[in-house]
Amino acid sequence: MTTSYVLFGSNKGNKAEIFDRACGYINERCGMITAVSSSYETEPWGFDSDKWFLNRLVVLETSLLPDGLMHELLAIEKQLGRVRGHNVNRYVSRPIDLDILYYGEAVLHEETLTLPHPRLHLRRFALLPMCEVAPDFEHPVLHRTQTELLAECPDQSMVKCLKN
Ligand code: PH2
Ligand code: MG
Ligand code: MG
Repeated sequence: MTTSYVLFGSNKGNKAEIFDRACGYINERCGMITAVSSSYETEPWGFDSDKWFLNRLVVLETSLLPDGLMHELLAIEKQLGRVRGHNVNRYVSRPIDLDILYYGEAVLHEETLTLPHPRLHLRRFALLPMCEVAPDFEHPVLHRTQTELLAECPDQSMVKCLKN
């Protein structure tokens, strides 16, 4: 079993309901969710949109390998209405995005999957929930804890914690 951290993002549709359905599918098909962060209302990062995001992080104990886990997460995104277009070089609004931030201490550079997530340390919407669930977890490449990554993060976009 490996501990993986999976970030949910949505800025389209009934975000909370989509997240709850995603949790159900993940528990059925990917392993066991052992912790869930608060929900965060977050400003779009890296593109202009008036549609803010809901972000939430889950801790997943999984026996799937990284590729197998990513494959299932992409299938769940599709099942929840995500349509991937031709805009490979820019961000677009979506009902659900499921990103593996970390898979244990794994470091991977594949065409379809990079671990840890290559931009997580640049994004407050990823670091704030990580700090909530695993503040002392060390980034296997940057060798910084989540708390240290947040303190050093240049991102100034708005991230609002919604109290559960
Ligand atoms: N995901 C992106 C790009 N920008 N911004 C916010 N606030 N939240 C996201 O989940 C997000 C984003 C690419 O997947
Ligand atoms: Mg993403
Ligand atoms: Mg993604």
